[in-house]
Amino acid sequence: MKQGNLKTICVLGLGHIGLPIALLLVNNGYEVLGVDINENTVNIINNGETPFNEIGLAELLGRAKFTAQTEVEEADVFIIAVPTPLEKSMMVADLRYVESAAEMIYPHLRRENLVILESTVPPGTGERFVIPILEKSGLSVGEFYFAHCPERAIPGRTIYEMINNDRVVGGFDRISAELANNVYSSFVQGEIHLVDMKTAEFIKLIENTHRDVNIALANEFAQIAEEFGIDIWEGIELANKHPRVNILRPGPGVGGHCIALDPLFLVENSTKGRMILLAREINDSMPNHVLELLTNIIDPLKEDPIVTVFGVAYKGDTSDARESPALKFIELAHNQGIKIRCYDPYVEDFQYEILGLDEAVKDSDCIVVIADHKVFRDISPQKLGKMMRSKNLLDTRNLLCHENWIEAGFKVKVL
Ligand code: SAJ
Repeated sequence: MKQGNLKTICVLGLGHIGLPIALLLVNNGYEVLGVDINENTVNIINNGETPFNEIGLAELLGRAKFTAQTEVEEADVFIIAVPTPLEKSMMVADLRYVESAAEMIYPHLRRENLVILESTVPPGTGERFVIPILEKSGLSVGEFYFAHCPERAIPGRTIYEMINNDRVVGGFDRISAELANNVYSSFVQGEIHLVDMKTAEFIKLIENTHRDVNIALANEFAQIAEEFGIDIWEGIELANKHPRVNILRPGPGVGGHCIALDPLFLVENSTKGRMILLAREINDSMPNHVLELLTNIIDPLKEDPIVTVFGVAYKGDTSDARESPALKFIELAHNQGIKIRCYDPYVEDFQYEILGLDEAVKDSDCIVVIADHKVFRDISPQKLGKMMRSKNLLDTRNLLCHENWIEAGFKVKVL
């Protein structure tokens, strides 16, 4: 088959990864059909709107001739970009969405089609799990092509990174890898590296595990520094002046749909991974540590306290609150009888009510910064102080300008 024959692409999953990929492909010459099982998502996109915010996404959608629907149709290439959540009882990858995407594809699969799995999966999943479903089409892999091309773009800079990052493409065989390479090279300006499938699956997981373990190390340093009465932020800043040291930032824990899960996918079929699991434990326990710091500031038993959480997103400057450390912190605080009010200028979809700023701080005993939204820096502590019952600030991200808050009469504690 000539590689230039792959002209039509069907992208399954129009979320934070699938939609940008689909739009980049349309804007670079492919005819693309978007498929999502969520009718609401499909309707929003077909009305010319984006279901979530990402820099440059609305512009790409505005320029594209692109429709979405809930059903798969014949295409030359199928890209699976569905979530792989964590199956919490066994702490393993929950492959149900990957499975149903493959089930939707196989009745439409033709000889010489290419199927690309973008979703993050444990090593071996493509070969052991996805290919057998596709082979229900009556075709054997080799008659159709298969590649795993894990996504590496960071939410908040997705489009920039999709274009500029290097990519790793793992092919079932050489031709599969080369065909996938052709698809991505229509818009990727970084280098594309061709490997086998299992290696590509593994590389994706060790990238995120590397970040998780390093965040855990920063969180452990922060707790040791607290015991010694040392300012961790100054410590890290100066340690990072060393040419071979790059310590990450401590914080209230690791949220989102990737970093907190992928280390578990890496070790689920391995006999090793003690450090990786310990790092998970350290990061998962950070909301408990934040609560401990809070209860040194206010006494839940005495004061019937009200606490305001600033930022429930899983990280700064995003509206995404999936697996946010704020949620765990709020639940722990509730168990201690602390009333929580949430303020977040970006998040709309959250388990607890999001209030306006004034309402969230009225009569509050402490503000706890959880997500590091830059806009929080513009808030005037003078104005807030007047509305609060006690002027306390706990900044778990070292985000705010603490001198201003101290000047406004606040007691300030930084993680
Ligand atoms: N965090 C810290 N300290 C830090 C950095 C992050 O506490 O120094 C926290 C964040 O606040 C957040 C969590 O970690 O709660 C994860 O945020 P992140 O910005 O590190 O990563 P994600 O989950 O938004 O995106 C990651 C990226 N992976 C790497 O940087 C290795 C991205 O490139 C991946 O494409 C993405 O996971 C994914 O989809 O796998």
